[in-house]
Amino acid sequence: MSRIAPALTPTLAAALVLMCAPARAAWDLNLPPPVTPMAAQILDLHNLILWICVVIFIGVFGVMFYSTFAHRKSRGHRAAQFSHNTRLEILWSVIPAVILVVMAVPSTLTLIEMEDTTRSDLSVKITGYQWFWEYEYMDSGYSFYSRLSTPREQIENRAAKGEHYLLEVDNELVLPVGKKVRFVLTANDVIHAWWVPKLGIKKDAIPGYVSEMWAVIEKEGVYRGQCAELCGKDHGFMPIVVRAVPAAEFEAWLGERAASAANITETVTLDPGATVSDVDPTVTVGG
Ligand SMILES: [Cu+2]
Repeated sequence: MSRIAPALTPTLAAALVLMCAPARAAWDLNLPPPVTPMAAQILDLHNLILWICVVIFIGVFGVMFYSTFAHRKSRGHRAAQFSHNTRLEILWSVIPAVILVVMAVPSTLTLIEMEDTTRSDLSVKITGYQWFWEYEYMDSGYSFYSRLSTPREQIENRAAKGEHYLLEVDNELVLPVGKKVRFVLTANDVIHAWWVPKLGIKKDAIPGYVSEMWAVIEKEGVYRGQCAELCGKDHGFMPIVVRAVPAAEFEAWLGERAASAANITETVTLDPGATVSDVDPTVTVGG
């Protein structure tokens, strides 16, 4: 076996590379393009820290490789025999400290801004459940559930997988472009996490605890995300879809949906035999 193993390794590696072709098709080098100023700032911060790390990496490994090559024993190099060089010790304490401060300043400023949910235009309460999300527009009280809409056949490999496989929902969270949206986040059972990469927001939804985050979406579009906290067997089946539309369109949509929800409440109250699903299965009552 030990003699066969080395020969098998490249074959196995090649087979693995070929097998994961679909994964490589979705392979991107950079983070997803940001659509909020905050996400752009986070990306800039990431790039700054990355380049600082690259410079340090090249510097440290450059000196190390140069030293081992140029000062090798076969060349007759003799090691210097000094220890406790005060100047050197001060230098290698001060330089890293300065680098850390240079990294800490923009990081802290970004963090402070990320946590500033004041002066928001509207608030949306997000509640995580096993395994779907509930969204409530807190100003109007209108709320609905948002569940995975990928057909069962695709999940069980009985049908070809769609473009947004496991990243599609029945009811999207509609939000206005150019408005500061404050999200109030909690969970009803276990810890979930609401994460939409292009919006640059990700936070744990914790039962019995309310956390906040915010976003100003600058571009119209559909932004997809997922639960990012292992929350049980269907953790991978509770995606997030945000649709950003112009403010006027959002107001019209919300007005219409809130009115129809109020209507349902009335219908159900008037006719005790009627159920919510008789009227509109996508809308929840009250809120
Ligand atoms: Cu979850």
